Amino acid sequence: MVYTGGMMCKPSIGGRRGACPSTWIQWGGKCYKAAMKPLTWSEAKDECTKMGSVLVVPQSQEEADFLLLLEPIPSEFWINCSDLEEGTWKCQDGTDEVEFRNWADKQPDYANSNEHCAEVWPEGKWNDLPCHYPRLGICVRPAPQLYF
Ligand SMILES: [Ca+2]
Repeated sequence: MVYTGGMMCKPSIGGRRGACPSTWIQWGGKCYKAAMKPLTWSEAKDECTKMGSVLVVPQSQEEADFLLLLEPIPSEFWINCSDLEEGTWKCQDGTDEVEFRNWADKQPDYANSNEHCAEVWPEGKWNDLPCHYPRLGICVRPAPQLYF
């Protein structure tokens, strides 16, 4: 293992910088970046939008496993799923609906009738929780097709 300057070298997570902007990690055809501080669900969405990206929705267990290895390591993180509109759970990758669901046992449980946003737990399972809780968000954007 060769260190080329500390934080730039992250072979352990199986990602690569490749065509992604610096500080973004590539996995599959997408670039990912974890927010540096906990935010509410709406703030996390806005933060991703500001960076030209969207709040992530894992679309497989494998993708969730990868996300849980990003730094800063998110013990839990927001995903772009809520039932704030229409009272039914909607998950969106940008504007595309995502059908994949990975709820933990007995979730979503609408605890105290106040849980309308979704997070991923350390094992990759989903939980609903109040939207104003502080959590890290992970942003995602398509990987550029060209190196430049
Ligand atoms: Ca819950």
